[in-house]
Amino acid sequence: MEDNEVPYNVREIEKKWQAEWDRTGLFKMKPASPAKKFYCLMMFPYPSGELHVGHGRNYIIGDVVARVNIMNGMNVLSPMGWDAFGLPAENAAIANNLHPEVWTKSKIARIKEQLQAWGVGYDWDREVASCDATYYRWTQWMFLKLFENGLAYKANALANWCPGCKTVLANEQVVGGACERCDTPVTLTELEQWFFKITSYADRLLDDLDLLTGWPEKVKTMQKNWIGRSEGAEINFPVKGKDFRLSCFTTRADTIFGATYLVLSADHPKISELITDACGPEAMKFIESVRRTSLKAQWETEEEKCGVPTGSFAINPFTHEEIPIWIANYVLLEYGTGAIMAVPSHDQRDMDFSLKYKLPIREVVKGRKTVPPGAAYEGEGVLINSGTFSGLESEKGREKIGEYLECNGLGRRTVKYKLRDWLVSRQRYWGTPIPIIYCKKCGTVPVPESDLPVLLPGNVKFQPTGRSPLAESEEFLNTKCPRCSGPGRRESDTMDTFVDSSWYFLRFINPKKEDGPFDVADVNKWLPVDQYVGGVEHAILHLLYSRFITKFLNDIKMVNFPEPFENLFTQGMILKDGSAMSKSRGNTVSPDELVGRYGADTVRLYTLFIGPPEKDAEWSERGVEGANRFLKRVWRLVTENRESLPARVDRGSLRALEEPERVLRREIHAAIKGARDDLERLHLNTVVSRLMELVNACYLYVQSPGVKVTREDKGGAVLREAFEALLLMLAPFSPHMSEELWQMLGHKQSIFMSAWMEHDNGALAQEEFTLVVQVNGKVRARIQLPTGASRQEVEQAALSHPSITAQLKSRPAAKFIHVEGKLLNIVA
Ligand code: ANZ
Ligand code: ZN
Repeated sequence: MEDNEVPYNVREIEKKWQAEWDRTGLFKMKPASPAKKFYCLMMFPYPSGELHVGHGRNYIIGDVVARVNIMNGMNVLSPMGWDAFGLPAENAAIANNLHPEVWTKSKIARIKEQLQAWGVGYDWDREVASCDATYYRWTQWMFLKLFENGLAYKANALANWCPGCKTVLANEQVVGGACERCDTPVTLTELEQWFFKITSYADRLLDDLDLLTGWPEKVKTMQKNWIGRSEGAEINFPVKGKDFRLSCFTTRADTIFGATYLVLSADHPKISELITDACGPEAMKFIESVRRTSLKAQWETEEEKCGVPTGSFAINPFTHEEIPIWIANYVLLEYGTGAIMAVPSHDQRDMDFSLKYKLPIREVVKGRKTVPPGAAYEGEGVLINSGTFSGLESEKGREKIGEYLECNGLGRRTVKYKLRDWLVSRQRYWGTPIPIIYCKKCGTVPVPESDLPVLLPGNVKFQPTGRSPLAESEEFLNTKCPRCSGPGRRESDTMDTFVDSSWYFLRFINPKKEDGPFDVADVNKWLPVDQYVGGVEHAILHLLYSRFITKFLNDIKMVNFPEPFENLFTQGMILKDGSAMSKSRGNTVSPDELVGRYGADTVRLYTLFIGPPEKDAEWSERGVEGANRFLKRVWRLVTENRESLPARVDRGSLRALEEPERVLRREIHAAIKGARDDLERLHLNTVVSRLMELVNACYLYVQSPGVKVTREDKGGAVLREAFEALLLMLAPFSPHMSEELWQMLGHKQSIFMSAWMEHDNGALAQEEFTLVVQVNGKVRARIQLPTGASRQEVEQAALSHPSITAQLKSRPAAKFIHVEGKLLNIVA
């Protein structure tokens, strides 16, 4: 038999089939096809460097989904493009004196090569790059539509500022509170910037999470927390000796009697009016130090709580006590009203702060549990020390105090969100120019749609000067006002790259359309995306922004669906030496060398076998070798036996089989059935395990004594069935080898033109038998059991059957009489 083995020439085979898929257009979406559509989408990459095997997971999983659906006869759309604007390109330009476009285009070419070498198939006719004017023209159009609908506005906002580089920094450029380039501590500066009003969609973005039954719960939870809807109240505290009140947002109005001081954010607008002469110097020093920590650090790190008194006092409108007003770093200006009523006994942050600065603590909620000293009781309970509200359950108390506030003009019930409006301005060059013109006479004027695109100028100085690079180009800036034709100046900020990626999945439908961003009817036919695959690092922003833009387009009747992605799969990370693979850590593994040495089929198979795809997994070279050994086993098995197989199998002839053939058939059909279920839930690693078991079963079969594999014998027919099933299931995982072997088995058409086999229940059922269960000789039950079930399994199955349990209630089983494969008599 060994003589028949054909050498496994990986490189040749992989090249051959990649060219063949290209030639036949396997991955082309067929616009006129009557078949059901399937939109398979993988998050498009940011072309900042080469791909490592960790990135591969995303594309390989997506490719399996696409290929399986092609095999199922669906009209599959699986496109790819480039999230091509952004900071790394611009930094490379500054560092190497290379134009960002040149840098970006070279990275795109490189990544495309890598994807192709992996055998990942796309409809490349639909490729888009967000940095092309043919694309960003429509990103600008989105901006104009939002502006027209009152959803894009300009306002002052804080930005990270590096005093060393004299430039605004994106959050990603702030590392540990310092500038990533020059290590100078970053401060905050105020700039006029553009925002999208995503907050007016907050409730819908929250409520519609319920529609997303095909999303992982954890992603929905992350979105929910990010939106952060809180029901509460604003309570107005009069300030002693002043004619204004301080409004505080609280979710626990029931604790108002325990509010023993107020705390304001360092940037609260009333601060200067509240700081007394005595407290002035220290307070100013404190405010300065808070400002020096960047925006990001304030939001993300659990900093030590510090504060200073303002010297002013407020009146608690319920207790009428004078309570001190403090400034502290744990109150954020961006949330609620930027001022809180501190209730140390029921809020841990306030408790920590009170203990540190010796501020009064008063208990007003009695819980069912007692808490240790120094801990706040944050739960619900019964109100105490709360005047006429004492004795109420805290929830009831919240309601009553809310009503009281509103009736007496002391405040109101309200809802707050953590979600902020989307700051889209970037003081950067390599991005989509914001299509706005400023005119002395007409003010802020949107560029007319017919004047789009506002082209990004090619020759601009990149060296940081403290202003947007576009503000340095007089040629770009100076223009005519579209309204009065007088002199106008263009907006010099560019858009956040998340704007580019918030609608790319729509552009893939009509990537070359010139008179609109997409065709409405086509998009309504192809969307929502049937399966979206991507990294969990995008679980919040990218997905939220895409959902927002989709809802907006839905409102302006450009799309007829409320959500863009029906099913979402977030793959886990590939780790090396215990941490996520990343260029900055220097622990990446390049696919190029591995694909060169073992072939794409091996790298793909290992990537899919490494573990449950939604979980993180450690990369191991030994695992790659294992996958390669397995594929070589498949290769040898099929090539050695292929000439002894009949050209075709008739299932009908495989019904009444003897022992070794029957066992192999059972293995075949159990594998098909199991793999299909696994695939539906994207349990791809277990599909691979089943294929491995099937290959073992095939070897066991051909090596059994007495087995005859010939064209005429049933052995040949069963083995052919086994090979075909195996290759069909292996095809999405290791497509090149599967195609080659499929062809060797005599098939003229691509394996992807054939559907997975249906499992044969007959083949599975043969392996079951009916056990008759008697109690004291009387038949009480019939149970289906797998052939070969052990004595213990048989007894257990009988004892857990309801009619048997009923029989044995009053008289326990004393003895079992077992006739294997037929009968169990229980003597009670
Ligand atoms: C009094 C109080 C008593 C509070 C109590 C809690 C427990 P969520 O659920 O996240 O919305 N808070 C309000 N604005 C804040 C800001 N700008 N920065 C920091 N903290 C702020 O939390 C709302 C609660 O967080 C509010 O309710 C307020 O503290 C605090 F026993 O007010 B609470
Ligand atoms: Zn004008």
